[in-house]
Amino acid sequence: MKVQVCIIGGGPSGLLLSQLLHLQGIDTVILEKSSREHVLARIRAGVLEHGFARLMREAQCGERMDREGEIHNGFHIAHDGVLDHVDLHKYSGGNSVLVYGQTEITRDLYEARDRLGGKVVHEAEDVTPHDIDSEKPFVTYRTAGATVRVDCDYVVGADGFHGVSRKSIPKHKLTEYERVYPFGWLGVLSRTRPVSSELIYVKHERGFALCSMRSQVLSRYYIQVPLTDKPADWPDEAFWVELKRRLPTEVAGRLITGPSIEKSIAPLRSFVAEPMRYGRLFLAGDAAHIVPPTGARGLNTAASDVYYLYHALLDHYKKGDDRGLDDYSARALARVWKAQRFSWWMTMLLHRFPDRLSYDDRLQQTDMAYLFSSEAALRSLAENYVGLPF
Ligand code: RFL
Ligand code: PHB
Repeated sequence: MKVQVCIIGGGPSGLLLSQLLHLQGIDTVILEKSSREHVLARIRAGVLEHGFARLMREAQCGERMDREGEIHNGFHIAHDGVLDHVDLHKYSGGNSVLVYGQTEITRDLYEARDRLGGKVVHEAEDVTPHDIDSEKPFVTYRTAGATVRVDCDYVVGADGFHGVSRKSIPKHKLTEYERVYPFGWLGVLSRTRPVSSELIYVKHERGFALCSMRSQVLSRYYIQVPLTDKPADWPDEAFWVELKRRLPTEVAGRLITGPSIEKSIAPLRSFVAEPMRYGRLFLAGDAAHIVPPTGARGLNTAASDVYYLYHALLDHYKKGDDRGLDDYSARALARVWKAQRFSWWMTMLLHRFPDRLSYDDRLQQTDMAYLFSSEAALRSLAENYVGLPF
């Protein structure tokens, strides 16, 4: 098989890039190691920036998102017995975020790829990039016992944190920056009415909690748990009891509980690999960087990578201009690091660290007190949460 761009990974990054390039007449193939059902069973992001939404519309995939997604003009932070409000609209100069699940985004992108006859290979085994530092890279994969070779101009590694692309770059060519947090998030999806019309982030002495949603009939809740916990340690009843203990009494009183339809634990990690390019391989999304979900930045940062890479590839193919490709890593990383900083800050503000000093507790309380006493601090939070420009 011969294509212009071979994309490894059929998550939102790979699908969105492939769809945008296809609409410009640039030929791609997506090699995804899992089945479509498996990819669509993952419950991940819920909060989208308008920059991401614009890109979905440009990819002709925005119709259902615009119909079913909910605009959120603010969110709450519960702490020290009070429920404070962050008015995103007011403090970001009229901006907001969109609540629409990553599962739905991915479904819409798959449908669009099918509509245009896009090439998506599922259950591609042993996907391996070759000769990425040459003019003629290629990728091989196995399917039904046979090995298939894909010749291409460029390879895009959009295969997430555990993918093969980043690992195929020689170790001495990459610098990796990492912080692993000593806890995870236990998430529960339930077919119940959300407890609040806006998200509630909770800082509590028993640990962080978050009340989120996917729609008016589908709720998503999280609690901070030790890394040693497994979902099986948390029967539904135990989860709801613990969540209620962390919520302000008035909120806990109106929480509607129900059977979980998904329950999983995500470890929290900050990670960046630099640079995001090696030869003819470009990394995008979680393949190059990870944030803890506290600031709702992961998918949104993947979208800015896709935006820069899409325009760089367009300039290459339409104008013979390679400046975008040459600048891709530096441009993407400038925004990536700002998302890292913000996600780290939100995580430090809201979680209970097992090994903290009493000094750290006082700093955390002071950070919160400062936030709700300073318009400048609220502006900074709002500006980052709705998404920095790209
Ligand atoms: P993905 O989604 O991991 O997709 C990568 C795809 O590559 C495939 N793959 C391979 N394919 C071929 N060969 C291989 N060797 C392969 N190895 C892997 C995988 O099967 C997969 O299909 O990466 P992508 O596309 O870069 O998308 C990134 C986002 O998924 C991620 O950043 C977000 O989910 C992060 N995130 C959030 N981001 C937001 O912007 N807003 C949020 O509100 C938000 N909430 C969250 C989140 C992530 C969470 N978890 C579970 C980590 C909440 C949670 C709990
Ligand atoms: C979610 O709804 O899954 C969600 C929302 C906001 C976050 C993280 C996750 O910061």
